[in-house]
Amino acid sequence: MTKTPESESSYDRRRLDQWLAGEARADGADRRDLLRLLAAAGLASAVPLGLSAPAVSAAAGPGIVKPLPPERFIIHGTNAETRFEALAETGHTTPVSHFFVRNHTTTPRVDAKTWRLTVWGDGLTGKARTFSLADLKRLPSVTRTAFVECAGNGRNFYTTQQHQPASGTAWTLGAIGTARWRGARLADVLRLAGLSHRAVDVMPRGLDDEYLTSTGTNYGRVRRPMPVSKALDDVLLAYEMNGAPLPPDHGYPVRVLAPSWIGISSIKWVGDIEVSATPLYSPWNTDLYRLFGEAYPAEGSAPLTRQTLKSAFELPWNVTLPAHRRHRLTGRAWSAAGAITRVEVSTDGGGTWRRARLHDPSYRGTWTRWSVPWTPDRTGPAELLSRASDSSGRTQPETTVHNTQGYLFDAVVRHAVTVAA
Ligand SMILES: Nc1nc2c(c(=O)[nH]1)N[C@H]1C(S)=C(S)[C@@H](COP(=O)(O)O)O[C@H]1N2
Ligand SMILES: [Mo]
Repeated sequence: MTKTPESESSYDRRRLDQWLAGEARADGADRRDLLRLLAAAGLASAVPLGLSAPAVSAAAGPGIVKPLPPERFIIHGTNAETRFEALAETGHTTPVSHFFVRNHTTTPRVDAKTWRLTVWGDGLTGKARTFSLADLKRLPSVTRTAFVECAGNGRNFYTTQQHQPASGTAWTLGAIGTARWRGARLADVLRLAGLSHRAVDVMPRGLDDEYLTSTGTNYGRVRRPMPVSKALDDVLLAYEMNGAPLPPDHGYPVRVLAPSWIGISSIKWVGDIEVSATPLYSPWNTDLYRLFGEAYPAEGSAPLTRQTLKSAFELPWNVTLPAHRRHRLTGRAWSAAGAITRVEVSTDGGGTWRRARLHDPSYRGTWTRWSVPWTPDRTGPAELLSRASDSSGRTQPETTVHNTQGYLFDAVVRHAVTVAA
């Protein structure tokens, strides 16, 4: 991020004022505008707007294409959380077979041959431009290891540790995965499309189905604006994950990858990107992905940007461990603000702490594996705690200030185990 916190919040303030004054584009209108614009440019037939179809019709599953064996995944509605203990059998990067899936609806099947990315809007100097997959692959490619983590990762601990319920998917800590992404720079594509100096916002939109809330409101296609500063900084249009084409569930053929930002910024199955000279709004930066609650202003916090700091044990919940044996406790720690500098572990519920060994060189926006030996001598229930610190000077706190939608949980998690004779 190149902006200071002050400029980001005043920028956001201005966007919010425009929104409240009705100056922003209303929900739903943008799609009509797009169609009109594309028709004018003679492009309508090239844009697969109506293309998404449910991936799974017969099976009443979560609408995810890849296998979701119960030893690796916990199903939450249309989403699949990775069991953290299953990561123990993986390396630094998370194979597709273990990578969590967060879908608002179902995985669409997109044909890469007819797929086009349309870049359009009044933040361009000229007409809309379309790009095929081959066009993107002809651009210089960037390979980058980064996690994608849902803003709601850890949400369940607001309830279980802090007794403060929060709405949304009850993720424990497995709504994260780290992969090696390869793709074109969004900055290059925007410049080729004729980015105007007046552009302020960039809004990628997915080709998956429109999202209906539980109360029946149609939020339209999944989309969320980001400031041009982020779009030009380090965002990729990724077409490879861990050295292979993106799998269907993770955005085939192309997804946005916004390193260190909350998962919703990394739009999968991207079909078009609006570039705007005025701030853009979607439900994903107004109702959703802001902090609401007692500690926050009535209109909510600024839209969330970066992820936070966390750590987790690669152990099943309530696992039984034999006493008087040396165990190697392993886990991972990650931060969106800097490198992981230290992980401390407590095996006595937070009374005493020891430093864990770190196993990976650490970078902002990736995770680091860690380990610590433990020989329990007392039988019965125990709580294992891990506490990470990063190079920005932060350490995981004991509690996280509550917000109604349970985003950005970063407190130390008390991992329950049982020591048996
Ligand atoms: N088009 C589209 N993009 C999307 C989503 C979605 O439902 N549709 N979910 C978002 C959310 S909330 C998260 S956390 C990440 C999850 O990425 P993954 O499923 O590849 O793990 O994708 C984001 N991109
Ligand atoms: Mo998410």
